Amino acid sequence: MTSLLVIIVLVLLAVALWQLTKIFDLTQVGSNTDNSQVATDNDNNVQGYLMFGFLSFIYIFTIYGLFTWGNLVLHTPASAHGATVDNLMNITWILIFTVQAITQVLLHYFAFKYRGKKDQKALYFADNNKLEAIWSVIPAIVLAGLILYGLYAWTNIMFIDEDEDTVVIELYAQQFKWTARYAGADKVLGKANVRLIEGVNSLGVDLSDPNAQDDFVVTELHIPKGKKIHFKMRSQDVLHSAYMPYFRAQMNCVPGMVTEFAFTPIYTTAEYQALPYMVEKVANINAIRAKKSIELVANGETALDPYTFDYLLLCNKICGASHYNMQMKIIVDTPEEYAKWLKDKTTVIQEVKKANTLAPVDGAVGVDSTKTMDTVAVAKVDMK
Ligand SMILES: [Cu+2]
Repeated sequence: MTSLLVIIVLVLLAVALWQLTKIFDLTQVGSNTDNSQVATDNDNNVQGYLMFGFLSFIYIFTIYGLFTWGNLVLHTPASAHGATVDNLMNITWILIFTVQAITQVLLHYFAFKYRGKKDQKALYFADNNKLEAIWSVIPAIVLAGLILYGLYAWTNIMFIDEDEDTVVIELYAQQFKWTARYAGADKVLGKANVRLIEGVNSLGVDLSDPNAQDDFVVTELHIPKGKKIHFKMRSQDVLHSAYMPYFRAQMNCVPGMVTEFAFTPIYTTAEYQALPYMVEKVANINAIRAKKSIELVANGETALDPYTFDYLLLCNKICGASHYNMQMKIIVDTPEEYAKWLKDKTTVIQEVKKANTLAPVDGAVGVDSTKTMDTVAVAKVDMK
């Protein structure tokens, strides 16, 4: 309500000012001020110099922005291919900045140089082939180079050697959460279909598929350092995008198809938390939080928790109302920690059995081949 009143008052003030200037104009009738709508030399000079004013403004603001917010961009990449992505990005920035610096100076300088002058007529010429060739060929060569380098980097990053020993993980996106399914010891994900979603089998895993026998589902992603992680993405409902900024990885999750991305983490969570730049960043965030907490406590509210850095999997497609909160924690372990974490994971089949309180599961599924076949039989019963 208050803001509406403020807006009304501002509008009325503007109308009053406009009327005042009209009255002021009327009182000038008969004096020799120039009321002509045609620009004079003086007007043109003012506009010409304002061009330089605007030019300085964009440069000063760019430099100011670089110094003030330049430290907020992503720092050290945490994946093996990350440096290639950063390199491509930096080359693109340098090119954009150079071209922008040159063209903006020329644009504003010529606007000043050829500003209107009394009795001066503009020269008309239809075309200049040499000039057009220069400004077409140079950008074409530069852009072709940039695109070729980009394509080369992209194919290198996206290449997955089928024979390579990888950790296969499915990232399942839905409004508004992520779930991860590990392929287990056989390194092959069992088939899944949205029509098979039922009860605890929230990803619609085909329980009768032999490859699904050792698949297990988690809501916190653990990956080992130094090993290639092969992600296969699916979506249940709308377009989502799996975004892991510190690993320089992003891939759309499209309903009805499986998309892929693979990368090798090169810092464990603990190692990344200990990087000097990250220590400083976390200290800064916590200083801001501590300050805010004093304010909150004074108002009788609870203080903020201190922040610790963690890798996150975020959704980078606006997929609905709670899109902003669609995230999953990623923990990069040392290979030993990872092996320890892998132990005693409950498989999807075990979960389903437990939920159905059918025959109790004896021993780990998928380790012993006879037991696997039993489970397949039970799973088939479950499906009916
Ligand atoms: Cu989403």
